[in-house]
Amino acid sequence: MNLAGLAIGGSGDGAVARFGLAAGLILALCLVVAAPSADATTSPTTKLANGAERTTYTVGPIDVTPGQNRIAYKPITGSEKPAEDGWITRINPNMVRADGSVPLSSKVMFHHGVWLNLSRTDSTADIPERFYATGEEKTNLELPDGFGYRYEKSDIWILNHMLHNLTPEPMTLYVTYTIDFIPDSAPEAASIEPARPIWMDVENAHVYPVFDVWRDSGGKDNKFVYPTDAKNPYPDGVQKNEWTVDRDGVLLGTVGHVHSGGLATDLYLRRDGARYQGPRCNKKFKVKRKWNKKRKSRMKKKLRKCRNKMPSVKGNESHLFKSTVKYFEPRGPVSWDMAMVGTKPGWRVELKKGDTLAMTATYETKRASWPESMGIMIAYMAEADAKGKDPFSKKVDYKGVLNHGHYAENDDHGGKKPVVGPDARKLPDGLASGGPFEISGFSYEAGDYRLPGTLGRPPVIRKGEQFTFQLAEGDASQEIWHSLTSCKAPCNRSTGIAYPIPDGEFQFDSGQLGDVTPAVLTRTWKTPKNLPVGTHTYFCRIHPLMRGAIRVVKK
Ligand SMILES: [Cu+2]
Repeated sequence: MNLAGLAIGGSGDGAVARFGLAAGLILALCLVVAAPSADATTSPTTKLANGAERTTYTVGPIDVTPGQNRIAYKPITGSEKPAEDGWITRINPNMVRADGSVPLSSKVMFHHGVWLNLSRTDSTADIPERFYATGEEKTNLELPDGFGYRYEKSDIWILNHMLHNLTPEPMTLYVTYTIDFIPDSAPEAASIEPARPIWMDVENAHVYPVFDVWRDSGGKDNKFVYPTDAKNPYPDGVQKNEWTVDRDGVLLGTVGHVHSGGLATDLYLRRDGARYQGPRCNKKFKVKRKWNKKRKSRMKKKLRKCRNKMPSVKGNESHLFKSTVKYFEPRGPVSWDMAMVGTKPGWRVELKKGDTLAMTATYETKRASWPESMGIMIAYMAEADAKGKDPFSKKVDYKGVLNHGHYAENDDHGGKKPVVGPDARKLPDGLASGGPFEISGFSYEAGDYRLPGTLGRPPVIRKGEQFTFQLAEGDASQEIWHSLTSCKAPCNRSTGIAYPIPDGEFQFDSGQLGDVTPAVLTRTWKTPKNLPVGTHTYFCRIHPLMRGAIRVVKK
């Protein structure tokens, strides 16, 4: 998921943004009522054994413009959500074409979808309640038996979506979500306990909660942990990765979200005055030298068994869960062909008012840089009639369960033949100019592989000089943003979800050039002054079909 972004408005102006959004939404609803969409559909409902009804709702159509990678909002109207009050126990997302087929992730990505309930306030930020989110990895939410997210048919919902079109072709797509729903009219509804979403995010409440991970940053283990390994991650002093628990309760489960390159998210709990209260295994099961082999091994076994039940406590902080990433991607942690590991259904952790929940996100830093990364954990919490383990006396960070299997739409990894361009290192010099070059119509003005003649060859500057690239007015006005991101030469193989990646020998990344969030809000970018002598190949992270090269020669 880029589950994420979700937040509307910065941390300071959340309330204002919310009311502004609500006003706009009412207008939008009126429009929708006036002209109902002919395409709005729901699937036939299936009755499940536990009293729940399984229905797939379709939100759309959503017109996806060429090359778009923007955050947009769409009201979820009457026929796109349940018609009566009840409880949601499971949500399963997707993005489809009109005929129901799922497009390849190498063409369009469901970068994120965040379901917001405007009728309630979020638990961890002063914005509408974020009760479900998904990103490209299409994580399912499944609450443990007996718990549900309360749904009132009067609730006003809106979908924050970011559909990332990797191609210059327009598309018409739909977001779908399948929910298990126990209506109040079902007898089972009486025994459901309410669960509330707890949104944890290393950049919580940010309009676009991302951070950059650079190759070779972080520890010697080739891992970068955010915010721990970051320099000044929170300049305004707000520890965005933490939340102070506002009432007693029980955590019911959690699952993380990272981008390509991500390895895990971790959830911790701090409690004032708390300390390790678990078993003292080393004291209890001491192995003595004088014992014979058999006795030693028996005791070692007991020691191991005891240790496996020790909570992971350091000082007054307990580790609650590690949401790891399973990559189906054959090349490893370099694409969206992955699934997250969430907590098992029986996981329960006691929370006390005043506790601090904190989270971190871990990325690999050996293969490549990972610009615009995320670290999010969605948790659910119950308040009444649920018992949780005290994480200072009992181990809770057991291994979890894989959220889902491999998706067929991710089976286009790229990086194969045929090549889509020349090996720019072998080309003669192009223009003797550092620009400025205009990026327009999905093309870099000079050095773009697809341009003919001199323009298709790498333009040349002398060491110490800089190239300037700027996003043309036309692309900017259509919110078509591009980047120049270094990739390992020759960077000319077929495009897929795992190729190219930001793995250039000399690392640079322009960010998404553009003047509307989530672009970097600048249309002009200059190459680093210390760009070494040689030919540097690069690609566009938003439209990986776009490739180019620049060349630096000695003074
Ligand atoms: Cu682009």
